[in-house]
Amino acid sequence: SNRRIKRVLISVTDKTNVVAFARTLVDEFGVQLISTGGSAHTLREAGIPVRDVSDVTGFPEIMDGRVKTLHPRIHGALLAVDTNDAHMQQAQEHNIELIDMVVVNLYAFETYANSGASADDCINHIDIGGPSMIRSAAKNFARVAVVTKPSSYDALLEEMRVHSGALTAQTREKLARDAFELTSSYDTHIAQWFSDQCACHETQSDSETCEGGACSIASHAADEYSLYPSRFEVHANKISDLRYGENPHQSAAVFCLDQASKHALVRAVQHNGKPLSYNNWLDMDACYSCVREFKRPCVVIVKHQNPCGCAEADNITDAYDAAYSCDPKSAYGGIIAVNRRVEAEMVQHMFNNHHFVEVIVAPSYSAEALELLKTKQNLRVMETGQCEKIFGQEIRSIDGGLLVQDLDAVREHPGTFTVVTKKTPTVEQLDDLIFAWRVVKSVKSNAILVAYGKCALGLGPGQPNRVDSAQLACSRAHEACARLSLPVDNLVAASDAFLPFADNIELFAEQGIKAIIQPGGSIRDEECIQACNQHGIAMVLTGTRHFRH
Ligand code: 93A
Repeated sequence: SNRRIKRVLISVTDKTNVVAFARTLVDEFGVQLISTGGSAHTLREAGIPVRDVSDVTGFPEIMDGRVKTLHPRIHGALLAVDTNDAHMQQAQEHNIELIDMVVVNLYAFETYANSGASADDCINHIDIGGPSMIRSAAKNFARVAVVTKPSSYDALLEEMRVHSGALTAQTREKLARDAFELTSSYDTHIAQWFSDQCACHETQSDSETCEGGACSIASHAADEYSLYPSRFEVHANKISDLRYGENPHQSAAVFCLDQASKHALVRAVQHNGKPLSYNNWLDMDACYSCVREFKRPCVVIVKHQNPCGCAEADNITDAYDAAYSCDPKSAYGGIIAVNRRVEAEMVQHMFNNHHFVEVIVAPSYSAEALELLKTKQNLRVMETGQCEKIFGQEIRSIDGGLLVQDLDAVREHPGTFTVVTKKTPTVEQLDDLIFAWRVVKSVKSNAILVAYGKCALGLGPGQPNRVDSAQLACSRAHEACARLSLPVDNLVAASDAFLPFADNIELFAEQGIKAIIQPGGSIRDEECIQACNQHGIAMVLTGTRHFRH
């Protein structure tokens, strides 16, 4: 049923529009406000009457604010079910005054984690009280509204105007869903940060794999995963038949695994274009799994399972331009994946290039971008809702059987990579090396990738010997450099597995490669290091291999 909002708790780190929202709650709807330290201060400064949380709890905010709302007078006020007599009686006994709405957004943990802040700083910005309130309120959505996005303030006020100061049950339920999505992704980011820290500590303290700081292939904790059960069952529902398989004489269908997450590629929503083909699905998977490796805006273009363009930049339009410029010829008829909301500007650039694309996949699209994309009748437009690095298993078939393995989603920490040459990569080279290392794992092995300026300039995929892959990557990179008037003397190269002989280094030296990243672990590592030293090349070993067969 509709619930009139009488008492609201406001505790926000992002104070965008909170003053206007609070003022309307008080002036128009006669709401009583309760608030935490900084938020109360902001509201009071704007002349809005507000009660301190400490006044409600009868307990001061302590331990640098670590404990401010973690109190039964707050959580009881959120969790009490008002149709339950015992709850209401206990509320009365303990002086708990029910709260009808919480307006909470969280300490900006991700911002700290991504900005290279100290571990202490990151940990201090793990919000405990905020998610607790959000979860309490969301659990009790039958009575309580939980508001986590400043962008929803206006629409909520509008609804309250229509419903005499109340929100509908449907709205409260939707808010609760948004709330759990927020706390779940918040915790995922924290877990990711811990894994990154752990990966760093583990490799550093592993005396068997690290000698004098140089790592050979680190066995990435096989015991971290239990062995697969002796019986493997796959439960999946058919999404649709496909027109045909890889070729017209093969019939095919696509299924969704029962455990597929909401944002799994297989569940992507199609907004436009013809039905996806078997090859579209495969290439889209290759493309999207590559773009998911990146935190900054990134665009990947895939053809026949291999990236033929990939770049990271400050915004997706620049990333698209760079990715496309790597190899426009191959990009024609390709599949594009983007790790951010697609904006009209990027689409306009695609159109200006007359870039024919089979499929575009992204977490979301602006209305304007979608409208533009829909002007191309055949272009398949796929929306996943969220783009995050995924962990889990992959299943492939062999004659009469299945192969199951963990996804190649090991968490690598660049802090554990080791420079083994006299020459150390410059900061820019190191950035490019890390970029190239992230992309090369999505290239079919043997894979060599040449990069410059966070852009994959030359790819050498899938050759049965590594020198041919290297040759291919270098010659493509040189073509790209000529086309884009880029210098050819500051390129970096990544190799998905160890360089077995120094012949690759000789070739790299001839082709203007100044820094190399590779796993290391060959019995001839020393020869390769010496060759690098002779040619003044910097080489970084990662300790992890990324074959992709
Ligand atoms: O340090 S906390 O984990 N402990 C708490 O009890 C608590 N209560 C609210 N963080 C807590 N909060 C968070 O404080 C909220 O999630 C919000 O992001 C922030 C607002 O603080 P202030 O109003 O002092 O700016």
